[in-house]
Amino acid sequence: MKTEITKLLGIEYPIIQGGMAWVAEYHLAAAVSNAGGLGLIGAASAPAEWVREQVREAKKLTDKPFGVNIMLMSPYADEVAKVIVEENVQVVTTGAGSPEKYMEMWKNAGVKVIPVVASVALAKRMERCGADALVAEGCEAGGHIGENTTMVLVPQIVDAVDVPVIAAGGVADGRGIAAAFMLGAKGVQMGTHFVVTDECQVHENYKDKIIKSKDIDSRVTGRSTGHPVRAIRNDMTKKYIELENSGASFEELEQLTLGSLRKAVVDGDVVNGSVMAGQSAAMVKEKMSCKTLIDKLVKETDELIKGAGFYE
Ligand code: TUI
Repeated sequence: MKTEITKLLGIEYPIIQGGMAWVAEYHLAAAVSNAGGLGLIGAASAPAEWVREQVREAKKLTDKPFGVNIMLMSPYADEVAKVIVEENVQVVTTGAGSPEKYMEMWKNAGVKVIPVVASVALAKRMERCGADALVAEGCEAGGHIGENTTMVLVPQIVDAVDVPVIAAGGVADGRGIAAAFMLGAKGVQMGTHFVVTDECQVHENYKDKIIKSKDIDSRVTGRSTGHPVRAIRNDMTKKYIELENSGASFEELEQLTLGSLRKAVVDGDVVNGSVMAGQSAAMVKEKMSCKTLIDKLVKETDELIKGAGFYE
């Protein structure tokens, strides 16, 4: 499955694993890369030395390309940006902001830079300052999201830039990948389905919550604070949305979410913790290895559109 993205990154399939906070650590990233996709380590709000260690551990498990996702709201973003260069990381993706100030340093070091964007304006800005490709992430995605759906965001960004575009948000099977190609994308990024893979180290309760969730179980908290976050509904989202509707302060709301993702991922508290996942959680029915998942995705996509000119 060769596209501009596989050629740019030196990978077999244009399938990228999302750099999910607390979830995307080196076991998962290495397994995805070994299966022919691009694995990512999610730096989230972790200190730079944690990221350095993760990169070194991933290199012990794979000789294939992998990357690091930097969450730009992190207090450690500046230091993590330097670790990328120091540890010779081949690919960096960014989220929750603009990575403009790091671009020159990364480009000079030969790092491939792929900002995750949720708007046409940021996509254009990122192309101007040297992005090698872009992830266009629709609001079906889990975690911190923008306003537009994948269906409308991807074609607009494809029309607005010349660099290859990777579609994210709502993709969980070969139908989603085929659709992404038809919207003009040259690859996909998937998060939620990779959470339930054997190599993903999250608590089993987190995986079970995804497997059991249905179409109506997805919620967005934090629209009123300007930090919309998608997660699977539970006591936490219910309380949050009630507080939000009653006009609670930013501080009060922050208090409720502080450490809530860790609570779900590490402690397995899927009642009071934040179970971030995309709307595609409802389409995820089965746990499997990263290799089985990627092989299945490629087979499903081939059955729909192989030979139609979207990839070689
Ligand atoms: O970043 C993500 N998804 C994330 S980050 C994250 S960690 C977190 N945890 C709790 C609260 C908040 C974050 C969990 N999920 N996806 C990429 C993404 N980037 N989605 C939306 C954006 C975005 C939003 C606004 C990018 C840029 C932006 O504005 C920047 C500008 O300067 O215009």
